[in-house]
Amino acid sequence: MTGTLITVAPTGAESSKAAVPALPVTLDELVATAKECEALGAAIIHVHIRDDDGRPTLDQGRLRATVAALRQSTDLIVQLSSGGAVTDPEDQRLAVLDAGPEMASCTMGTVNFGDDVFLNRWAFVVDLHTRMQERGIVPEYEIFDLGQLTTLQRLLGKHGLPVGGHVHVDLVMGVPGGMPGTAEALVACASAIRDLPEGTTFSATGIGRSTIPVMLASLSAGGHLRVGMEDTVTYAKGRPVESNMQLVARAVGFAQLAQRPPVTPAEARRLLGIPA
Ligand code: KMH
Ligand code: ZN
Repeated sequence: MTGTLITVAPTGAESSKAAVPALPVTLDELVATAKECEALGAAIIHVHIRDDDGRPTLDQGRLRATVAALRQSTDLIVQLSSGGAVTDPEDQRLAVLDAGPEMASCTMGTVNFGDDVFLNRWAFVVDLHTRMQERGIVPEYEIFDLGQLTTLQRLLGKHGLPVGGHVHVDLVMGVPGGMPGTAEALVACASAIRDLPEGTTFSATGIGRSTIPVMLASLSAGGHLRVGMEDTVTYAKGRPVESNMQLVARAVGFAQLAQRPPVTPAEARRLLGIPA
């Protein structure tokens, strides 16, 4: 059992600044959040960016500026979202890789996403995976439903391991349309992960009120944690999240209680097979 890899997902593509004023949407806000979350114990930042009006964008110039600013100001592993918003076209989602992050997300299938559909055709998934292999970008395989772990097994069987040879998945639980954010669902995923290559690691995040059950289940099953305002905007009943730092601090507290303290970004790079 290792320490705990903590990922912060500070912004996402779903909440608006008007509805969630504490959401970091400008580059300055993102960098300030990143520095504070790193100081608390985060090792990875999962990044979605916004335009001047606070709307989700995959603008290439902004993506590059964001990667550069986060690299300059922190040692965090910068993981760009290739998922974007449900409305983003495939070509722009593939072009996210051109911004040269160390990591990028790679979702393992199509899933209903509230009233929308998060589309991830097999051919698109293969394209993302193989382009990441070619460019030396380490994927985080995003899993919204149990069967997507079987899709990942098929992907690795047909197209080979990611760069570095280590497989890391993130269970995104409790999306309306995906698997529930429960201990039972997490244990089912943890069992299926045993069929993936030796040493595969996983983190988990529970959307909304499933954040705490998922966090506790993941820690007890040997998993890692993702937290942040992409997934959770209510800290407790009737209490909006004040900042991403509040969520990271809570995750660090749980990890310490589990006697699996947060790993540093350098330790996380070793764990995930990312070159220093
Ligand atoms: N915003 C969701 C539609 C990812 O970042 O790779 C997709 C998502 C997954 O957040
Ligand atoms: Zn995301």
